[in-house]
Amino acid sequence: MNKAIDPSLMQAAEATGAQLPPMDAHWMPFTANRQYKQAPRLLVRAEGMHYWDHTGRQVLDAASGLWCVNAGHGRQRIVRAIQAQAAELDYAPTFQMGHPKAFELAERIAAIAPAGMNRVFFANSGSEAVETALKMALAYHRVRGEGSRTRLIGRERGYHGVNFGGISVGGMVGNRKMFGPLLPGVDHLRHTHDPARNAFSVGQPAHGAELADDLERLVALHDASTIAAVIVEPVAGSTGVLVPPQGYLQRLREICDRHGILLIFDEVITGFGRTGQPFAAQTFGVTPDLMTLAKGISNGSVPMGAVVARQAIHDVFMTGPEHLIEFFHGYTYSAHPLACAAALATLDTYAEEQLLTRAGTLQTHFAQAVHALREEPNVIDVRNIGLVGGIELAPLPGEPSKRAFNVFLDCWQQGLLLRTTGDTVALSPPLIVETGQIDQIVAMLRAAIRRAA
Ligand code: PXG
Ligand code: PLP
Repeated sequence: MNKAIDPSLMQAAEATGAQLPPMDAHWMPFTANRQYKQAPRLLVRAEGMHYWDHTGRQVLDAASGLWCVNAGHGRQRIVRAIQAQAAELDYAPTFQMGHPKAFELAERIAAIAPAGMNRVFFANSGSEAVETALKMALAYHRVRGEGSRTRLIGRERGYHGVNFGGISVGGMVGNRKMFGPLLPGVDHLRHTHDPARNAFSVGQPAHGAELADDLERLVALHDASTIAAVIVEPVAGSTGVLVPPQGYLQRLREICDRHGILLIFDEVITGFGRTGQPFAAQTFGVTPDLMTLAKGISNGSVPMGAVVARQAIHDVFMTGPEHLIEFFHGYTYSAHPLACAAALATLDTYAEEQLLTRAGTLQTHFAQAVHALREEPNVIDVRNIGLVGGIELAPLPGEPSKRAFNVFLDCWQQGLLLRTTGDTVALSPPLIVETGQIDQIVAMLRAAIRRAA
């Protein structure tokens, strides 16, 4: 048994016959390791809307795991597809080789993507999808003979994964400050969070379309001929759910078009139904040039990411000698057979249960439920779109993020899993959630917010 574990918790677990594994060796990602190992929260089983912990407690999942289990847990069609694929073809290289499900999956994704976005490049995570998209954008301009376009523009408070390109264009200081100068030639748009004008907006805030003009400022500073691409999350997730102001994404699209700059939507969270359409591009009526996907692509079951490109971008690469590799990029596990099988079964499940538009059906109920929390102590903003909600709390004096983390721990004790980031509580339940469960989630959260006052 591990010496670091809180003895009282150990006793509680042992009373139920649960075993805790030794915990020293696993250096956990994005975790306060020492605190966690004092009082571990272990998930051992999942089905539908629920997890079970190692003591046998049932936990309602209001986070879709980490924004990825959009069809709910333990879906049998996906389980069987993975099992069958593992038995039939465990691994196949996709460099100068292929396997049928990779092609089938690309067609299926193209079929639900915005019109004209129909070329799909596979990676294994959102972070890898982002690196892939940034490299595609740079190479695209170079192949076209505009190799001076090397600059990448991100946005303050953006999250684009944790690899060097992604943290360079990303705008979350904690993810950047420890890692040196990052990529050169990167700049950032201002973020769109404006609580003075937009607090408690239901759906898209009314104010802030003009923040997109910040791109004109960067064009004036650097010149368009040096800028390859702009990358933004249509709805910023990790930073605490920032919904784009009305007209903002349209304006960004117009400015990009005016200056020949590619627009990349990072749809790792917003993709696969979170905002009420298959992709946020469709919800907001703005088509990017490249789109990054992960998470819900395989319902979280097997790691997978992807970049979807407009055909015109892909076609620019297909101009050199036919025997030469067009894009020097790829991962050993790009289009891994297990991931492809899982993703195909995931898309079947989404289609059969109409999950990719279910957030639109539920969003009125969801919005009413989460906005009712504005009456609770220390709630300073509520934001929502589709089936994602952000409830921002006033920080404890001198202890940022602690109040929200206390709410997280309280909810866990009550049997509810949610995410917190800074002092914002993020809700993103699986798209199979029922209205009664939305009410249950909000009731538990309300009780925790009151206790955190
Ligand atoms: N882009 C976006 C927009 C994301 O939200 C990534 C890229 C990276 O994906 P991978 O698969 O490499 O993690 C993400 C991931 C949270 C949280 O609740 C959000 C993410 C991951 C982990 C936690 O803040 N988003
Ligand atoms: N490092 C070494 C030494 C490798 O040989 C490879 C792939 O062949 C990688 C890293 C990259 O691994 P992956 O393709 O899984 O991203």
